[in-house]
Amino acid sequence: MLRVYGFSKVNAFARGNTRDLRVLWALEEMQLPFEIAGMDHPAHDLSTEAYRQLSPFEQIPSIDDDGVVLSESAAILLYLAKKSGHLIPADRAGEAQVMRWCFAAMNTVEPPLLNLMVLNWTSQGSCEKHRDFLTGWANRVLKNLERWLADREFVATGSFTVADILMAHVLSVIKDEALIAPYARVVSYRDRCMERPAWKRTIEAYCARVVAG
Ligand SMILES: N[C@@H](CCC(=O)N[C@@H](CS)C(=O)NCC(=O)O)C(=O)O
Repeated sequence: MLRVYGFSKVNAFARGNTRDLRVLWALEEMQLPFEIAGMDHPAHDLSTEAYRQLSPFEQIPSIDDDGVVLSESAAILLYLAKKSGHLIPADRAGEAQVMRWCFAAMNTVEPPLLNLMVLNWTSQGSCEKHRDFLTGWANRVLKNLERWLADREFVATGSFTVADILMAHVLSVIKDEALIAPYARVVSYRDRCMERPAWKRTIEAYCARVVAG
């Protein structure tokens, strides 16, 4: 049985935004059976030798699929898509586009957004120079994504794929709507993805199960 390691308890700020949601959303879309191993972050469940065997950086998510052990949300989603034949095209060219946009979500779009979020958590004083730099970086990425989405419903192919789960989830960390509002196509793309019934079921089940602490 596929076992997904996700949070059972996590700090209140992170609850509802954690990356195990990407895996849970994909599994809900694919309708694959799985069990959850709930991990208590404040109790240091991730910082054990046993868990490091699954996830070398002591992070969520990871999976153990009858001995296939993976961490890294993008790697897990690509594995599940290939395994199930869902949310990825069967042809090599289509698959390559999905891989390209999974990497773009993780390596190009997530870094400035995540850095801005971390600055907001940790900054003391104005940090204006740092904030201006990160805001400029985020805007450059969002502007180019806006251009890419001009005639596209989904980011990698004509249909919803695992790349959209990653990209929409990355965009959903933007809590400052003023940052994303100028990019109307990015906003409607994010909303189109997050309005999917599978996402709604996923976040509802997560909120019922995962405790803040
Ligand atoms: N690149 C990893 C990042 C995973 C990650 O940052 N996970 C966070 C939760 S969303 C985590 O486990 N943080 C706990 C910690 O680092 O102590 C992925 O995409 O899976």
